[in-house]
Amino acid sequence: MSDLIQLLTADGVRVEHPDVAFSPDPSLLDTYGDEPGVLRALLRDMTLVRRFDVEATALQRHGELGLWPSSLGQEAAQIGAGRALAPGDYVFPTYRDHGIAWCRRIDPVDLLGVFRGTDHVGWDPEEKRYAPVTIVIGAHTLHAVGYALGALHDGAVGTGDASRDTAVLACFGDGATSQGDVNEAMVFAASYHVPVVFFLQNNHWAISEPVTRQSRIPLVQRAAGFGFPGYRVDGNDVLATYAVVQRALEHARTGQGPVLVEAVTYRMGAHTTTDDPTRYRTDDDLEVWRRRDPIDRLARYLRTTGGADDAWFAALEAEADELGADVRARCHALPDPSPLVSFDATYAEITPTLAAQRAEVAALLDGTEVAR
Ligand SMILES: Cc1ncc(C[n+]2csc(CCOP(=O)(O)OP(=O)(O)O)c2C)c(N)n1
Repeated sequence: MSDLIQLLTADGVRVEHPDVAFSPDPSLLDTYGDEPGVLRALLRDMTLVRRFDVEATALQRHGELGLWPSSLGQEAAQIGAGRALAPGDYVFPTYRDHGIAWCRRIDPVDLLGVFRGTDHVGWDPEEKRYAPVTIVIGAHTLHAVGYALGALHDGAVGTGDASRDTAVLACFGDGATSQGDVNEAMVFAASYHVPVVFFLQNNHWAISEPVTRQSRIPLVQRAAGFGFPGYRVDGNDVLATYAVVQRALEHARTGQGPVLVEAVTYRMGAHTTTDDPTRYRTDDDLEVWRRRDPIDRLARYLRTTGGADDAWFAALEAEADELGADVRARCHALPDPSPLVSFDATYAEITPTLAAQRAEVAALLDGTEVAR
């Protein structure tokens, strides 16, 4: 299916789709009371993640981070997908998926350590069901398929027991679809019918390469070539993305095999803070996408339908300011790791040679031995 699925227009108007409806999980309705409550929660997520991202970009500019990959503009795709996950699902993310990490309840400051050079991961992947971010493009889609194959062999797919059944979300960008790894992952996933959702955020650029140069056809059509279903969704529409990813995860969890979801969105910022996008894209292009902003459209919908009033928006703004200040302060306070971490966090079991080397480094650090 290459038609774009949309449930909320860029003007903030709800529209119907013949096959897909926004139907929040009962757990979300329990937590947030009713549908407007769920929509406010989605808008809050997107707003806070954007504030975090803007703050992280500023921190890099102040020399506090080595690099930052901004998620500006991709909040609906990421919050829609992240909120559709069940607690037991497992995510294999890229370096840009800050919104999905937020939905996995990862402390945003923990995302900064990797880019500050103080941490390799920052969270317990098993506890959060969120793997370390992968910077090697597409490599983790193979890890995702391997994990999903493991879930299949463990009998954690299609049992009907919601607390046991597992789906895996493999995240990547349009550029990654040009990598061999991603294509191998898709062949393997199709062959072994594994419970993986390939979540492709088509943000139109692989650094300076436009998606139009990477593919002659809409990327979603590749799913048919591998032999599994594909959905193309408006990735700036959080309702549609939630609904489509929810359906795809359910498909995978219930043992019906892999699905590709192409979320059509736009990277509003630079590729990373080392990039200058004015070298390869026009202001006109940016303006078209600015008018499709994912946060503005849901805010407009909630305002016009009475789902949120001025006081609610003011409180959210204050909460975002507070988050920004907190992230700033805690980033500055991130501790420098001990060199011994390289020994303690790399190996499951340390060999006698490594133990001796560790002892030598420890003695150097506490001054009981002088470097030769
Ligand atoms: C295997 C590999 N090749 C090249 C790179 C350099 N590189 C970093 S990001 C990037 C573009 C990725 O584009 P896309 O998959 O669309 O993701 P986006 O950055 O747009 O989210 C490239 C080529 C890399 N990190 N890994």
